Amino acid sequence: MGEEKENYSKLKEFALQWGASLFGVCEISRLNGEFLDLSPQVVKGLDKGISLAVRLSDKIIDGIEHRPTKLYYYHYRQVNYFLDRLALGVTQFIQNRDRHGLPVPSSQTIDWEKQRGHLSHKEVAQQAGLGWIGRNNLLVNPEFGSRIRLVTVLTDFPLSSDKPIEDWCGDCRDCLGICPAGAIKQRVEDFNHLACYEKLDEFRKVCKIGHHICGICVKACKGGE
Ligand code: B12
Repeated sequence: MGEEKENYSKLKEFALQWGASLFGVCEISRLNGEFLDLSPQVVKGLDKGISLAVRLSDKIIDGIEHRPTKLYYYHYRQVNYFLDRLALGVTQFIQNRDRHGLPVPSSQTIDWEKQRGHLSHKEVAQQAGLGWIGRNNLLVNPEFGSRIRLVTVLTDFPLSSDKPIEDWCGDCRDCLGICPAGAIKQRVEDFNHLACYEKLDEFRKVCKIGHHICGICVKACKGGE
């Protein structure tokens, strides 16, 4: 086995043991989205993106009816902490082998006006073969649907790369019509980001929760069962 493949399988095994549900690697050169708050000097040479996903609790997601629950809010925060720790663990694994790892925060907004994070975890996950960007504008994995959260580690560790999945939502329209903001359309390109944000802002105030969350489109998408 070549060095890249051997590193890939050892790191994947490590991440799964730590609690990752999905693991994949992509070439950074394949990304269209730009990086924010990451200086070119810092990311220079980090040519691979490791995408990690953690499954959400089905019971908690199933409990969401018309608005986010307090249980979902708590779960959302814990899964974010868990993802950040997982990304840190992967970074330690890499640094212990004299290479670099940069864990990108799981859920941090850097530019509130444009509503952007450091990079798009969804795009990295899509390129790393974890799933596709569905009609609901979320990363859809064939097994878990959108009931996952994501994190990315940028690295120069020699790793083989995955390929994107050649599949899409097809005729499934489980997410159409359920969005309380009416943001989900037939085509993902028409997703109404502003309507989604305004509804999440309303939930934040009405439900007295400190984050912009909802969970209804996450619940609707169970993948290709
Ligand atoms: C800011 C933010 C928001 C903003 C919206 C920002 C926006 N306009 O996208 C608000 C607060 C409204 C929001 C809402 C939600 N969010 Co949010 N959010 C983020 C955050 C922190 C940054 C996103 C960002 O930078 N967007 C900027 C744009 C440019 O990037 P993008 O939307 O990801 O789009 C790229 C790809 O989708 C791709 N693309 C777009 N269309 C297509 C089509 C095809 C065919 C292909 C191949 C690619 C492609 O190109 C784009 C550019 O690179 C990310 C974490 C992160 N760093 O990624 C979480 C994140 C996207 N959110 C997430 C979630 C779950 C939600 C909510 C469900 C709320 C909740 N938790 O209950 C809703 C989702 C609504 C929906 N259906 O989209 C998850 C998504 C997980 C998943 N399974 O996909 C993320 C990844 C957090 C995480 N760590 O898991 N969010």
